[in-house]
Amino acid sequence: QNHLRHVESLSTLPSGAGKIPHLNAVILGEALASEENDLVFPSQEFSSQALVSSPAQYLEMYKKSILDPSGFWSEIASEFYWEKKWPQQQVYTENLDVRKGDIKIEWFKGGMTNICYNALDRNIDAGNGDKIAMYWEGNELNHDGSLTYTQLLHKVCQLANYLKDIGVSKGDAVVIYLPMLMELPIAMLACARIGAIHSVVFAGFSADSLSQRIVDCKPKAVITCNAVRRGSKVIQLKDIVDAALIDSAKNGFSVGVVLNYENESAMKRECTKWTEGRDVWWQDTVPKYPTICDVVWVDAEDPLFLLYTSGSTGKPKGVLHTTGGYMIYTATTFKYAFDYKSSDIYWCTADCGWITGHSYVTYGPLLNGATVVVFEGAPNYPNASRCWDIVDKYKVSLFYTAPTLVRSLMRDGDEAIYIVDRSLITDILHLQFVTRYSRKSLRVLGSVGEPINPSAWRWFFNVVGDSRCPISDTWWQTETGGFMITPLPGAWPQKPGSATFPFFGVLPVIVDEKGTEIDGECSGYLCVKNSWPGAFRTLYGDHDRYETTYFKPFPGYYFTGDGCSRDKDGYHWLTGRVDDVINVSGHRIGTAEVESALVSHPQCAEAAVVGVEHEVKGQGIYAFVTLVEGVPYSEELKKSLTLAVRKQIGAFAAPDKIHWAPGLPKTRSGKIMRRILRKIASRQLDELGDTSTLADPCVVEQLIALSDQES
Ligand code: 6R9
Repeated sequence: QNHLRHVESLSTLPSGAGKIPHLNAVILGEALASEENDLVFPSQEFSSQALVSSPAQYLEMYKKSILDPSGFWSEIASEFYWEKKWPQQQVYTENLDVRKGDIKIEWFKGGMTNICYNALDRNIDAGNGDKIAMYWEGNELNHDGSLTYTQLLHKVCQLANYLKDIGVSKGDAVVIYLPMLMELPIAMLACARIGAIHSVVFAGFSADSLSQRIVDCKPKAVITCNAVRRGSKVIQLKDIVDAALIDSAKNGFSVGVVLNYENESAMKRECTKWTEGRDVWWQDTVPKYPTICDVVWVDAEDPLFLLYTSGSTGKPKGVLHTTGGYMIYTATTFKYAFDYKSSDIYWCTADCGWITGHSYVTYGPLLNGATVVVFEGAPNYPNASRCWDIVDKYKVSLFYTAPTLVRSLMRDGDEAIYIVDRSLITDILHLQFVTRYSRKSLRVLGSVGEPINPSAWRWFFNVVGDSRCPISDTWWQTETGGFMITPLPGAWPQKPGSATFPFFGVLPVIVDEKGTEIDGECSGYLCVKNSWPGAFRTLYGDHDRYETTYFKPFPGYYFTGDGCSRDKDGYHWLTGRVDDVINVSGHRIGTAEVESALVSHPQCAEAAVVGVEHEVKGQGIYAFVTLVEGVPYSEELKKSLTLAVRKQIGAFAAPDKIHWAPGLPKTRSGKIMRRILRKIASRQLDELGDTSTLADPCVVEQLIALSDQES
């Protein structure tokens, strides 16, 4: 019972705003959310149709999920197809306490299933074969397509048969390096169908990063396409793969097959560089295979995929998710956090190269039999109204995106240009980016990737959703597989900027530096006390690092790396990373990775990277760079340092600012004092704090003087 205290406060929340005179509250659809409103209530109309319609209903379900996890999750898992059921007496095994031995998390072990079967065949068998599984919207306007569940299954089976034919079997890795074509989720599902482990690498990563991942997971094949158009740019992906494979061969691993999708609208095949014997055109080969492919049944604990993510050291971590628990968890979180109904049209703007695209473009929605919009392009191309054009075109009802996009569209304005012809006063040409679109189909909005600042929340709520749609601000991580702290849109009032309460089965705790749980209104480190089905099971090939990074900092808990505070009503407010990871436009970037890319430049002696507040991206990358003795500062050199980062990681990790540093502030033991660098980067010069422990306090003055000169 003690475990439940952090949600209990929900029961004291009133169920209707009208009844509480001391609160400044609004009800969905009735007024704009303003700075004075600290609570936004679901309307009666919304709640009455919602899957979870009141705090009381949530509390009852939540209590059950915590007090009887086996019963709670077994009941849900039974709605899916299992070739063989898991042993009833042992639904899960967990040890999250390093003091008690190896960390171990297993759910439904011994049960045999297949996630592709559950996402496709099961929905088709239920009569949804002709339902649209995916709408595809290309980069260019009017370039689109769609697949029904049956058509999608056929495409997945053809690819699965091809993969089998080239020798990919259960447990083999396949690297997927594709943009947001339908072929990306198709490739993921095809791997899953035959028990192969997919490892999607975001197609914005450089050849060096791709090679590093290839060498780590040693795939049987790489699936890519020749080129992609993003906005007005063409990016030749196959060239990047070629370079990565030359590099990986040097590091002792050669890939036998590269399957290339010809993305004709971006590049003709005649222009594509080709390696005979290794490269294969998708369109020439895959469609020749049968559209039926037997499922390979796998144990619930067999790996489903690897996804590399940034940590506090230079080497990316291969987060490993297994099949059964991940399946149940992504399906259930999707259903409840978006209050999913079978008539919904769902669009998530994330790329499948990140976890959001795994759990909430591909698996979660398809497991629910949903219709998903897959968008290839850039959300502000050809202009800032593209998203709302897509919303109206497909009648999107659930729209899930990142705060960085909300902020950038907010900056472009909802009412961008008014051209007033003064001779005809009444003739006003409105070119409003948002408001000229209907958006009537929207029902629930979602946010992910970083904390959403209240002003962006309000703009999203008031302007995009016409103050009619609740916002699910979903807090979770690559490691967690699915939502951990999230609103259930019909159940309780929202507070702009708060991810609210834990999802079923999740026990978040806030601990102090000593690892002691703190209660009531408090701030500290966010940990989780129990396992949940979607949790990652290890870091690929490095269980030690898994334990050290996540379970040793606060013994007995999974440590998230995030700071969090809880307010008097029990709402959770995520405050950002507390480790050396920065969050740029919702992308996790390890400062160490950027530093190591900078230092690889022959003229760079040392580098220290910190995150700095950025109006649109949330955080920007600010790099302090010390040059090799005698090398003069120049703009050219800044460019070439930036290029080194683009080359080693990818364009998205390029520093926003390079600050020349004759020296870096270090302690006497040689540790860089990032706290001071953060203050200098954000120009909070009167908050530098105690600099007396520095080996050479003059360094700080030099740094400030240099930044003054530059600005
Ligand atoms: C899903 C995803 C995880 C980190 C996480 C946290 C931040 C994600 C958030 C959020 C506040 C939210 N984060 N969602 N912070 N509110 N709703 O983004 O996974 O790429 O692994 O990043 O992102 O800092 O620790 P991932």
